[in-house]
Amino acid sequence: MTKESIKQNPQRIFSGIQPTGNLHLGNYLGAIKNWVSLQSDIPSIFSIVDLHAITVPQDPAKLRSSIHEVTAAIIASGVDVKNSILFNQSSVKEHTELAWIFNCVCRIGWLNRMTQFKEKAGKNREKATVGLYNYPVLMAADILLYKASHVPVGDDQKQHIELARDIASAFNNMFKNEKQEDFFSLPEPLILGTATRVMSLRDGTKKMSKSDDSDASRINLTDTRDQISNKIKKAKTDSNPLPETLDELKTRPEALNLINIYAALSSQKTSSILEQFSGKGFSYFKPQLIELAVDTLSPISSEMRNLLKDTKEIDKILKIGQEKAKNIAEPILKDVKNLVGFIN
Ligand code: AQP
Repeated sequence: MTKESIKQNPQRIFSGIQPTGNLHLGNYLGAIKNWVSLQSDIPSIFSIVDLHAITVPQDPAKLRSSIHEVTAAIIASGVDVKNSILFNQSSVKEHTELAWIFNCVCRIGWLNRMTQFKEKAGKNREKATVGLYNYPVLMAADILLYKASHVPVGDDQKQHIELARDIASAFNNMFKNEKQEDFFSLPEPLILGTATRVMSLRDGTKKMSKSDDSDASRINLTDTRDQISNKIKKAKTDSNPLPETLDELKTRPEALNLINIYAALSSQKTSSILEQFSGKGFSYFKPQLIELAVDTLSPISSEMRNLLKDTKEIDKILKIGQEKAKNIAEPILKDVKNLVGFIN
């Protein structure tokens, strides 16, 4: 699925981001940058998914400030809240209502296959919350509550979108209207750009993540010029010059990651960047990557700081988003409840 094909048949996108800490370059390149470029071609709904955040323990005061920070980061990155809908998930109660109905559609076997739960629960599986296990069902409700046709996400969320499709199909088979039509069409993942999975700066085989213990593993959207520069300087690499071919690059995960980041930040193809830097060492490449990262992220972090001076204004923006989201969600949930056989 390309941006061009969406332009020809625009429907609606939904995507969310968790307020679980500082947003990082992976969230920006894998999700938000694509939201910004899609929003003028297709009606867009973006959510700060606070209900997902509490699937792991959160400090209430920190959660509240994270919701403000993530909202500010999304707006500072270029999401236009006049034309797109931006709201926090818990303010639209229809998400949890639909999630319950989907709990009674989704099969345990389907959830048992979800790799993200296995990674996040780790060895402490018995102590993980039911919410962490159930997370993909809520995510299916987030998407289908708005009958979204496309979901722009990073590569790590592909399996969850497949589950949303399975839930939609199962619901369609279980509940038919008089005309025997499918109620939901199946949402498509939109995994765009060259940085669909930005990797840790300390380990090119691990995803860059908010919850990594090492702050040096990620570039936060709030990092200063010096922090960005130090993190890229210290990013793990090898001592060989950059190769000529993509096949060779693919055998060097840390080098591939940095080249992909450069390509995504400059909106170019990985192959063109490799052509530009092949034969050069990291001492030549890294300073240029630092310049590009600082030039891209500095305006975002300075606008974020500006927006965060007035959190009441952020609350107002979220409130407007909540109302717009509810206007779409309420009638869809009402139809779902009718199909299920509830009286409402
Ligand atoms: N490393 C990444 N590369 C590309 N895309 C990424 N995304 C996350 N990490 C990367 C995309 O960002 C969007 C929002 O993700 P999220 O914050 O809701 O959850 P996550 O995927 O669990 O992100 P983190 O940073 O790893 O958070 P924690 O540490 O809290 O679990 C999604 O579209 C995701 O694909």
